[in-house]
Amino acid sequence: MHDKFLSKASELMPELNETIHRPVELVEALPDKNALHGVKMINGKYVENLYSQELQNGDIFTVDFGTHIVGYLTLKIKPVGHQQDSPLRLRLVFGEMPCEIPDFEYAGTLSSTWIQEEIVNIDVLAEPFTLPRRYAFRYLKVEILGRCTAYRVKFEDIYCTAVTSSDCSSIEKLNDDMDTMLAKIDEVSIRTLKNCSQEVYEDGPKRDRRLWLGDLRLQAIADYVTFKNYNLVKRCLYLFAGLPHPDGQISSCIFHEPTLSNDSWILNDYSLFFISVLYDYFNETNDLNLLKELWDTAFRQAEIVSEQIDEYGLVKHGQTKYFVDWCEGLDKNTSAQAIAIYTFKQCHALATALNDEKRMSFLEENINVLTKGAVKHLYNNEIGFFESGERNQLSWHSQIWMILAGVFEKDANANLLKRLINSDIEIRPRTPYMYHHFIQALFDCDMKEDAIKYIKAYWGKMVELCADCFWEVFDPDNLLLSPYNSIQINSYCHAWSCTPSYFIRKYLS
Ligand code: RAM
Repeated sequence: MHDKFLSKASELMPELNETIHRPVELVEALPDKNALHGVKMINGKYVENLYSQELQNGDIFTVDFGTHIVGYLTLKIKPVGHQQDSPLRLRLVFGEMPCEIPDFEYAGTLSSTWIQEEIVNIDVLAEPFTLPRRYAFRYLKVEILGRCTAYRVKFEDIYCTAVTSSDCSSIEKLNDDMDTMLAKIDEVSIRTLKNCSQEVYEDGPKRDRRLWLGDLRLQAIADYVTFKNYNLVKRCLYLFAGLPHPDGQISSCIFHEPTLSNDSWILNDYSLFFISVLYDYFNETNDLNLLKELWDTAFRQAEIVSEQIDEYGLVKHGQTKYFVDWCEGLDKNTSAQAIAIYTFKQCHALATALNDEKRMSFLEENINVLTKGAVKHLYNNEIGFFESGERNQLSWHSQIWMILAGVFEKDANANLLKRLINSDIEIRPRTPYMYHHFIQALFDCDMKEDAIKYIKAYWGKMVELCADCFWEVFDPDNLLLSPYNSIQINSYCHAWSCTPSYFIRKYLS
């Protein structure tokens, strides 16, 4: 634990901006096999109708706040017909998506306690009742529990105090002639980033509410072209640097609550991305002091992976210690190799900025060894693709990461990408996280029109499916996909999905 970094992180603790949101409509979640996830929200009456009704045990209603919000719920309720002679008991169900509202059997692999559901007892109705926990939601179902309660109730007000550390006033307007779909995608991306930006960049405000390095890397670049929340990026870099593992390796994620600590789960790609976040931050701000402070930490990540290169110039443990994507059956070895090359090159650029010659030549040597290893042992000249693992698996992931790593020159990369797009390789990106890398590869190869086409086909499809924020997992061919075996536990406002704003504002405005 490095206290000096942690105390700097705590000095950068952001203030949260608050806004009040009220429900806009009464709705009902009904089963419909043609609707997304099999549940359709039927628009109902004005919320004012609710406020004039007297409700009693057994009554249920659902309200729609009109958009995704993250915050604290307050209820103002008064007893009618009789004094409040007993507690009021409510069941509250919060949903980012319609599929979370109807009762369901949970069959997921993550803790069911992530499901946003409460039973609350209100002893004194005279005061507004604010729930102590924070929720991420658009829909709220309220069920009046109990039996034989002597009084009925009237809801007088329902509101959510939404919180974020993003400052919305700093966002520049897009050009007036921006394509309508891209403008809508930008709006949803910005909301996604805003709702994930809290005391740290959370991966998802519903789940895991944690700072993951892979997510931070993408949030940061999207933030530079929108909110410009540089201090939050800096704070998160200090948090990671302050909580390394004993050998200096950076953790894949940080819990900032309930106690500040790191996760024992090591993912080499995420550790290496510490270099990328610092590299992007330095390019954006020219903050040489921060670079100097965090340089040893960043370099250590490359050094650790360099110790794992075998005699063929290949990264070992590629299958076990890398995340790459939530994609079943994916062989990650070749992606791991490419991620090492990609981040070592960024590390080399940082060493150059610092004039650290010793580390420059160390990195140069490693980049050469890894690049030669990749071309010699992983690239299959006959078929024109990179293969991965003992079974020579072909995947989109391997090609995309090798393009990003710049193993070949630009023209050869563009040809590889075109071959990939026209191929029938079935192992494809399954998350907006991996899709981001595909789009980046298209821009890197100057294939701007294709990039626009795929941004619209992927994030635009979520918009067509009424996404208020972009989702953790999305496969247009399998809308029920969940890495955790439950569509209800998927996160529907997820950090790593917010990068269309980065592409639109960096390359298209
Ligand atoms: C999940 C989250 C998070 C991601 C990790 C690897 O728990 O989706 O965003 O970075 O996996």
